[in-house]
Formats: sequence, structure tokens, C-alpha cells
Amino acid sequence: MVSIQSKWRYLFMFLGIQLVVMALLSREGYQKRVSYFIRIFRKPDTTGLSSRNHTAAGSAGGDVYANLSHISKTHSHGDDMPYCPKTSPFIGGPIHVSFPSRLTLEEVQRKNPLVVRGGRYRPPDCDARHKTAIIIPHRHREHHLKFLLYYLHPFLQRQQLQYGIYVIHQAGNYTFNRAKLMNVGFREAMKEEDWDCLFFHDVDLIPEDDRNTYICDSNPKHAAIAMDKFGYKLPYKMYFGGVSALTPLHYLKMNGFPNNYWGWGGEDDDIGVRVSLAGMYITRPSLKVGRYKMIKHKLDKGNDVNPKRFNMLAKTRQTWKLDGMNTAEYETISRQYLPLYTNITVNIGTEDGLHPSPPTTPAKAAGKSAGKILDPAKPPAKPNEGHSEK
Ligand code: UDH
Ligand code: NGS
Repeated sequence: MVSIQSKWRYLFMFLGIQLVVMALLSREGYQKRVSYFIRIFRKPDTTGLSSRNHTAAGSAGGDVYANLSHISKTHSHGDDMPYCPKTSPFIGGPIHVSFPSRLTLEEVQRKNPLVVRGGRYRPPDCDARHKTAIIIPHRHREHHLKFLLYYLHPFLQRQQLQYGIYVIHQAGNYTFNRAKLMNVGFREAMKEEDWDCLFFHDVDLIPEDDRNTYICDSNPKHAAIAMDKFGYKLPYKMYFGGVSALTPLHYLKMNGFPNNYWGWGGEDDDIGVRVSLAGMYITRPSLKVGRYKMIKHKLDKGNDVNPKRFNMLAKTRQTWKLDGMNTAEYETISRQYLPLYTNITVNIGTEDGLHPSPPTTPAKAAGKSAGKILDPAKPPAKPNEGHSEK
């Protein structure tokens, strides 16, 4: 006969064992071991694009590199190449975006064997219908750039575009000027190729759906309509920040972008206002497609909030024709054709001009004439093929 006392003992023992099991199950290490075994028994993904997750917004998404190796296998360069299809067969929808800490530029290069010097690509087996230049304003964001390149190259190849990636690097430590760097990027990219579309692209925004095609519309396009940091919604109706796309004609019609927004904020709103002042309107992809993940960061050193931005914005109607592409002054310091992008380093001066302090010697002054748009940007005699990890 079991006494009442020992019944209680058994009951406590049973509850104790249950508590220990529950504690074990909730430990992260245990969960990892369980998911490891689940992965072993799950079939490996060999189906490429067809296995990509096409479910609605919020899904995990597919591998941006899935099926891309098939492109190189069908290599058939020649004069009689057919046009690429209107809709690329490589488009797969949502893309999984994460930021593995061990990624290197060499790995990005290895995964993109068809990208050539300067970050250029054209589909090997068909004639691209669109030629797009990506312009990235940049300073001290090498870590973000590496991730953007990792995602952007395969993303653009999935869309069967002819493309080139230009990183416009602001030299020196003076306050950052995003919009002026875009003006530089436009001018420098157009010198090299007759691009039919330019994508002005923040370095920290990763597209999450390859149906967000990097081609231009009949009006300026704001591509980054749905960012994770805004809950995948447009923060306000006139927002034009992050990623936008204009044809050279759109760009020149609105006299490019303002040159005088030094520091954070307002320049994207000014550009948005220019669009309508020039008689155009903003188009956007759908919220489902124009999705971006932002690499989290704080406000940069050298890019303080611009206290003058509201006053300047109030005057865009009076200033847009006087300040823009027609007045952009800069000096190209270097142009490097790197394996994954063209790096253009520029002196854009300060609010007081290109050379605020007088040059030290007359010889130096003669060497650097401060005219409009300087430097015909000839490719360097010995292009630096290494990466600039400053
Ligand atoms: N950028 C650089 N280096 C800098 C500053 C800006 O490369 O030092 C470029 C980069 O491409 C970046 C873009 O300019 O993606 C826009 O700058 P940002 O990322 O600082 O601007 P954003 O509005 O984020 O995306 C600001 C975060 C905190 C703002 C808080 C203001 N109240
Ligand atoms: C507006 C800024 C824009 C900026 C946007 C999003 O207020 O330049 O916020 O900012 N306009 C002005 O300041 C006039 S964000 O949340 O990305 O930091 O792009």
C-alpha cells in the first residue's frame, strides 16, 4: 500500500521533472539543436526560383542568388542576340535579407562572376531592354556598401538589366551633402554611357522584392515606398527619400537636385517639390513590391541636422532654376574602376565654394581651376583593381 505521504512525494517529483523539462525546452541552445535536426531531415532546396517564397508581404522571401548560376551556363554572346524578354524569367518576388557579419567583398565578387570592371554588367544571352546606372552617395559607410553590393548585383541581374554601379564618395570631413553628390553622380555616369535611367540610391537600403524593377517610368519614380523603419508604409505623401529613379530628361527638366543642402534633412523634399514645379509627378511601385530593409545606424558624424532646411524648402519655387545641375561645381579627385563598382571621389567644397581658403602657392592655384563641372574624368592610366576598404 502506498501511503498518502509517499503519494505527495511522487506528485512533487513529477512536477519537478516537468519544470526541469520546460526550462530545458525554453533554452535557446536547445531550440537550436532541435531546428538543426529538423533541417537535416528537410529536403535541400534544389528547385531555385520555383521554390522561392511568393507569399504576401512579411514572408521570409527567397535567396537573391537562387538560379543565377543558370545565366552563365546559357552564355551565347553574338551580334544577333535577341532582346531580353519583357518580363525576366528570373524574377522571383520577395527576397530574404539578412546581414551576416562575416561577409567580405571578395565573397561578393566570387558570387558575381559576370560583373566586370567598374561594377558593370550586361546579360550574356540577350540584349538588355534597359540601361540603368545606380548612383550611391557615400562617405564612411563601407560596411553598408558591402551589403548593398551583395544584394544589388544579383537583384539587377535577375531583372536582366544592363547596369553600372557608381559610388560617389565625398572627400574630406566637411558636412555631408547628399543631393550635391547625386548631381556629381549624374554628370559622371552620363559621361561614360548613354544610360536611360538613373537610380539614386541610399547605401543603407536593401530592396526586398525583385519585382521592384530598376527601370524608369514616364515620370520620376520614388521606389522606396515601403521601408521597414516606417512600418512598410509611406511616412508622408510627398516623401521622395531613399531610392528614386529618373531618366536624364526628367533630371534635366527639373535642373537636377539642389546643391546647397548641407547636413541631414530636407533635400529629398526639395527634390520632390522640383518634380512638380517642373510639371511632372511622382510615380511609385505598389506597397507590396517597393519594400526595403534599412541597415540600422545612427546619424553620422559630419551630417548634423540642417537647421536651415525648412527656410530653404519654403523657397524652392524661387531657387530651383538658379541652383541645381546648372551650377554644380566640383572637382574629381579620383576615379577607380573597382571589380564591383566605380568609385568616384570628389571635392564638393563647402557652403563658401570649392576653395574657401585661398590656395597656398600660385602653382597649386593654376593646377586646379575652379570652373563649373571640372575634370573630363578620363579613366586612370593604371586603374586600381583592389577594393577601397578605407
Ligand atoms: N551618407 C553617407 N555618409 C554619411 C551620411 C550619409 O554615405 O556620413 C549617405 C548614405 O548613402 C546614406 C544617405 O547618405 O544612406 C542618407 O543619409 P542617412 O542614412 O544618414 O539618412 P537617413 O535619413 O537616416 O536615411 C538618418 C538616421 C537618423 C536621422 C535622425 C534625424 N532626426
Ligand atoms: C523628413 C525630412 C526628410 C527625411 C524624412 C525621413 O522630416 O528629409 O523626414 O527621415 N524632411 C525635413 O526635415 C524637412 S528619416 O526618418 O529617414 O530619418 O528624409
